[in-house]
Amino acid sequence: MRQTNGWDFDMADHALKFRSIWISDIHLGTAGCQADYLLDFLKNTESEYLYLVGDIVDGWAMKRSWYWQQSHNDVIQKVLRKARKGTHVIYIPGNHDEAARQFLGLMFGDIRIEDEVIHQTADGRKLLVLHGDRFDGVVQCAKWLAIVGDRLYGITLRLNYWFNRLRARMGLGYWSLSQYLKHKVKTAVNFVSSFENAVAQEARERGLDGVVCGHIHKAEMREIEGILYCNDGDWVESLTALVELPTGELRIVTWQKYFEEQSAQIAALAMPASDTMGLQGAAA
Ligand SMILES: [Mn+2]
Repeated sequence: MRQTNGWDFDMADHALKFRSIWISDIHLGTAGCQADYLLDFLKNTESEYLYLVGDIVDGWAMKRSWYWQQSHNDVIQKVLRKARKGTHVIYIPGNHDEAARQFLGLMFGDIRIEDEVIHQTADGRKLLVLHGDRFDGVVQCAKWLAIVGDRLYGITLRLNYWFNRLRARMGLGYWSLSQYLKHKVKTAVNFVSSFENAVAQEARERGLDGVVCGHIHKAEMREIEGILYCNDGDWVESLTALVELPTGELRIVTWQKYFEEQSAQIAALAMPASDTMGLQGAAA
């Protein structure tokens, strides 16, 4: 795909063109970061505006242990190149890359660093763009429970059975572990909706039409009492971005799904037509 004469075919016509793209929670510097998928996304898309909505590099994780791959460099190079070629790249640091917050209001190469910005869509709506961690104080909870809660629940029920057999043997009364965790999970689910409400409320108070954030790793686009709440998801598990079409319409793109669809299409093209196969089968 790449030629040596300096021409970059990434910008060829096959790229999906958007007015704006929002991505966040990439967590470069961790093993969980799906840099290859992100690289593929960045190669196959272009936009006038590219918003990096926080937790791009995971400084916390890198303090614990150093994990850096070539693909992580490639992501950064790719973003820098887009900025050089005229994409307006705005970087809004999150809590995991809070070190970058000391550079708010400055330019880093062609990239502008801001704490929050207001984006105006092609159809005139004003959206507040921020990472979202500042609402953690308002909304207290164990977030991880929301993510692992479902999977854990089945295990918990079985664990609960053995746990209480042990308690009974020790002469202790029944204590429902599953009940306890269920309560915790419910709190976690409440956390997500409280977070969404708090962020939407912020946009409402400022008289804006909507908000775009990240932070909770849960892509979403819905109206909350007249305010458009958008969360661009993450590149650790869901592989999602929020995009604005030239008309101003917003959409959530799940890149893994797109990637799989493309592969399926290519595979289908490479395969002989099924009716021919059927005829051959019938003749045999
Ligand atoms: Mn965050």
